[in-house]
Amino acid sequence: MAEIFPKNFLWGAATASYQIEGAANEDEKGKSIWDTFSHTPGKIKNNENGDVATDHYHRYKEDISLMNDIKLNAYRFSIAWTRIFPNGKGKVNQKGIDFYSKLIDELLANNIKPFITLYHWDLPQALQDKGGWANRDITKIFADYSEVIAKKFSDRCEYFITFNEPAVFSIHGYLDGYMAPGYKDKNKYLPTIHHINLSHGQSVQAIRSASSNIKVGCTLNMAPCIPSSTNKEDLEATKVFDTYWNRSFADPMYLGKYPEKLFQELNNYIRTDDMKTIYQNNDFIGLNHYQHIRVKSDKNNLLGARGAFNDELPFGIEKDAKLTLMGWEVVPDAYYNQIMELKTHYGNPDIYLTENGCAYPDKIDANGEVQDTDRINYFRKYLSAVKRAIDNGAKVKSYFAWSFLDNFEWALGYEKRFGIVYVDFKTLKRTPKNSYYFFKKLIENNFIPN
Ligand code: IFM
Repeated sequence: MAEIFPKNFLWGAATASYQIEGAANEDEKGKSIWDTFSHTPGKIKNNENGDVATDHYHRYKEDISLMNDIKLNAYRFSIAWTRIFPNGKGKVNQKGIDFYSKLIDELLANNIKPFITLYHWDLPQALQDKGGWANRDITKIFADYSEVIAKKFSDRCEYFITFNEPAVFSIHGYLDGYMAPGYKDKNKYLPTIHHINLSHGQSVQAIRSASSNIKVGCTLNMAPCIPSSTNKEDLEATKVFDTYWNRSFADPMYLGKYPEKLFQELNNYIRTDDMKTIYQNNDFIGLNHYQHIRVKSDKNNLLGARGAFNDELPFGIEKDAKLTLMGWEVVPDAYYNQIMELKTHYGNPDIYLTENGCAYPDKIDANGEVQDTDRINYFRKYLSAVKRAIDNGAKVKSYFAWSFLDNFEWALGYEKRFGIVYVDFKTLKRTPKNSYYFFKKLIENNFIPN
């Protein structure tokens, strides 16, 4: 059988602390903005929260053993900042370090490379109370946290990711209020963009000062933006949205400059040498991608433009279009185009595909199986797009399925199942879906199974 993916390709799955760990109040963990937000009535579908989630905090050994059974060789997880520094800074909480240390040892014992994400949205509430990402002081605090993690774990972990999807948590957290901390305030959103960029730069410096033996980059959620109609307003809105969604972090971090229009807007917050600090010659770019984004002009949005929210029909498409349970279109060509755009526009970097996947209304059938054929078809198509990009010169090094386990999908609670392993949220029992076995075959043969 022909080998179609490169020899040392990393096959992994990704998760995030708040979405899976549970143990919300254990071992001196502090409160994060997601603890606050999810306990605020009306913010989350069915008022659900991540207090227990999949209970991975106590079941990580079982989960890693399931990863090993299909020979995943990489696992991307995030560290809950509040387990390490319950109030965001100060004295290190040894119990938090111990948890991640045990997790990493267990991964290595199972021949799985850990990929650490430092920030996947669960900011310590104590730091939010001081302004969160809108307050410039956070850049130093994030660098200090990064350094602690690098010092503790770089002996065993090679890969560090500073942020997960800064565009998502800044737009939805500070501009439209859909996610924690729930602000709708452009005066908070604009400095937030710059401080995240600056935090990335300072974090990379701190990580590299702790160890020379690591690879570090940022994970960006990027997607081709397409207008929802041919109206002049929608065409203009699409350009605006593309700038904020796709370029406000990729350009400064990977090209050393902001797009011109954004630069004008951020001018008040940019100080001498900031741009140099942000541009750190990263080792790789992490790409999370799910679909293209249809954009429309929207005067009620603070940008005057918006893409459809999750669970909302994408603008300009037929009501009966075939969508995933998130309301997302299946467009593998958009994945191909996005990867090639990174290759051509950002200097042909090493690309780690750090998330891709889909939610469907999975059920356990009478034989105790989960026949998630739609998900398998999705993976087949999207992996073919990856392969095509590799054949056309993109330096893609990994593919991480989102997600390993069904989990807490932020404002949408537990209904949207993304896992290749099904979780019964009452009993917490894990049941591998058919897509899990699809990955087993894929990894065994290095070939997309029929
Ligand atoms: O669940 C999220 C994840 O936390 C970040 N990327 C997209 C996923 C699906 O919405």
